[in-house]
Amino acid sequence: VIEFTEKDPYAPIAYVYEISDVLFDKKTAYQRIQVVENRFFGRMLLLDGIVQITDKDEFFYHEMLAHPVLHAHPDPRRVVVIGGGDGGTVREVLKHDTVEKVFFIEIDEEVIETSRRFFPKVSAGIDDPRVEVRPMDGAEFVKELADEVDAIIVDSTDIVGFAKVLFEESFFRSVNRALRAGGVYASHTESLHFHLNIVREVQEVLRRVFPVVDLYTASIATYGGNWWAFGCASKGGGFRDKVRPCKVPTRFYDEEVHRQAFLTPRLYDRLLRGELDW
Ligand code: AG3
Repeated sequence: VIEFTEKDPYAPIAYVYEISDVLFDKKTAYQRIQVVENRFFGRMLLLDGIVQITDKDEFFYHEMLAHPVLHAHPDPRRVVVIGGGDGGTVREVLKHDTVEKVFFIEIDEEVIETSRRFFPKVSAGIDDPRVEVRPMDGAEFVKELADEVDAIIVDSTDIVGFAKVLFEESFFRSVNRALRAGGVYASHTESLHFHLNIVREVQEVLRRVFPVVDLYTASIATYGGNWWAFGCASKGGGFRDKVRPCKVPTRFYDEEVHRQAFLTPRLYDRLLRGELDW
C-alpha cells in the first residue's frame, strides 16, 4: 500500500492514511491539489497535503459550518461564501429557501474544476442560478461591500499562507461593514485539542469587532485534532437560541445538535480568560 502522511500545520503530530489510488495531482498558481482514494473515506481532496474533504464525512463539516448561523438569522437572503471551492458549503447554504443570492468567492478556480470532476455530489450546487462565482481573493471582495449581505461564511484552508488575511482584525471589520443589520458570520477556527491558542485568539479578535461572538464545535474524523471549533459572530441576536426551526434536509445537523454544539458557558468563559488547562 501507498501511505499518505498528513503533517499537522502547527502541532508536532501527523495522521497516516492508506491510499489505494492517486486520481489527480497538480500544482496550481496557489497550491498543490491532490485527489486520492482511501478504502474507508472514499475520495479525499488534499490541498498542500492537508485533507479538506472526503466523500464519506464531508457533510459533518459543511452542515456545521453553514446551518448554525443561518438558522440564527431570521431571513438570510444574500450570502457570501469565501473559499470552499469544492462547493460543499454552497450546497448547504442553498438548502435555505430564503436564500436568493450566493456570492461564491474562491481564489483558486482549479479547486472548483477538480471538485466538479471528482466530487459531483459536493459540487452539485455550484450551477444553481442563485450562485455567482467570482474567482478572487475573498478579503478583496468583502472590502467593497457595505450593508449589503446577511451572512458571510468563510470556508478556508488552515490559518496559514493566503488564508491568513481571513482571520485578521481588518478583515473582520470589512465583514462587519459588509453585513446588513442582523447579519451573521461563521468560520472554522481549528481544533480545541491541538490548536487551543489559535481558537482563543480568533475569538479575541472577533470580540474586538462584533457585539455578539460565540463558539461551537463538531467532531470531524479527518481534520487533525478532530474536536473542531467554529467561530461565529453577529450584528444581531445570539446563536444559542436560534430563531428559525430546522427544516432543511440534513444528515447530522438538527435542533438538538444545534443546542449541544455550543461550548458550555463555564468552558467558554475559561477559554476567553486563557484558563483552560489542556
Ligand atoms: N476547510 C477547512 C479545512 C481545515 C483542515 N485542516 C486540517 N485538517 N488541519 C475545508 C474545506 C471544505 N469545503
